[in-house]
Amino acid sequence: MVSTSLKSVDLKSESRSAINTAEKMGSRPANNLTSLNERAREQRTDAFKKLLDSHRGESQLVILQDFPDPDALSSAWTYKLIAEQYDIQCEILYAGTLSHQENIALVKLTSLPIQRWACQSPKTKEKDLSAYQGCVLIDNQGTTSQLVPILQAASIPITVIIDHHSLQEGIKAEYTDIRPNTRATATIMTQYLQAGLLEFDSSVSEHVNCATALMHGLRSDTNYLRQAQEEDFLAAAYLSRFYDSQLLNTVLQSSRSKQVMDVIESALKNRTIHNNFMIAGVGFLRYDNRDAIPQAADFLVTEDNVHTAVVYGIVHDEDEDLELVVGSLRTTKITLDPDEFIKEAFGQDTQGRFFGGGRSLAGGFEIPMGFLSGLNENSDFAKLKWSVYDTQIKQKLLRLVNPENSVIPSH
Ligand SMILES: [Mn+2]
Repeated sequence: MVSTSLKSVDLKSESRSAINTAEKMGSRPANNLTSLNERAREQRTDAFKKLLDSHRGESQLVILQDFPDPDALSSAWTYKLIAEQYDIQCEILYAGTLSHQENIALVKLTSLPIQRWACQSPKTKEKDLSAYQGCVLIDNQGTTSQLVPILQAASIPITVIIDHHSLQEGIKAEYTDIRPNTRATATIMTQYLQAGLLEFDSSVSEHVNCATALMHGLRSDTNYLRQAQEEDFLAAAYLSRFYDSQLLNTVLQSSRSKQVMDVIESALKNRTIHNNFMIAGVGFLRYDNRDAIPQAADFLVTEDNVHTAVVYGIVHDEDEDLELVVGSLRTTKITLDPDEFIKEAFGQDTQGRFFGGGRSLAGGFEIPMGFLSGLNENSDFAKLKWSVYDTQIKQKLLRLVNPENSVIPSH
């Protein structure tokens, strides 16, 4: 039994020291770049194996963002399967909704093992959290899940973070693998499979289904491979040995609901374009239809002459009587950093938490409406409220997009 104490793996400094060593030895760095990456990858794999080994016998909670996407779902499942090799039992949790019909189809068709723990439900409150020795954040860094503060209050340590969003401050884990330049967490998880953490077997249906989910996750975070890089293609090539292409087709063929179509319709009607930047407010939405916002942004960014689209609406969560402005950004402009852009546009709340963030080519934000939440049966009030938020969001965005002309004129 190996007993190790592990620090977080800082790959940047590992690579740096490897570069220094290479330089001292007088070798040409360009020639060493590949072996350098390989060495860094080996070190990372070893560290990950040691970490899993030192947590044998544990029960862990794998936490996804409140509205999990295919990349998060498939990556969490892969972590669970890898962890089982080390006698670690995982439960994969999310607090919000699975609202995109493609995600619902993915979960149903592959029997993807996830559970919803709604924060306000008595069931969640009664859970005995002492049964879990650690939690794991996959495809997020804790800033997009309502469950993380609850787990932190219960003093459950964060054992692992694996993500590709820009580095968010504030959360530390025993093992951290954050790669903002990688397009999909599914690519990172596939690399761990290839490194030997778990050997997929095409006669095991769970492995075939998980490989199919990873292929879907990888494709959807790379805009169907259109923005994929070498490492994504290599990961996809590996998955192609195991995945079920017919199953993936069935997942992708799930059609859009009428509600999503309606949201896209209002996004189209309300859109305005400033310097190739499209902005569209869609008004009030039910919580279950929240995922229509990123779908509308995906659609809007395809218009000729547009490189970036932001779609937002007011989402009402009837269960918890909460109201939020929810927005999504999609861009095809590689020089635009969605994380930086959203943080700059909307800033932070009173506790210093940013209202949103992002990864390469996509971002999102959520602004709680606090005191102004609810009572929308008064339609004059609802209209007024929408108009205030709509104007303010436009002003905040235009300040960055079109600095000379950022104040919306009153009519
Ligand atoms: Mn992702």
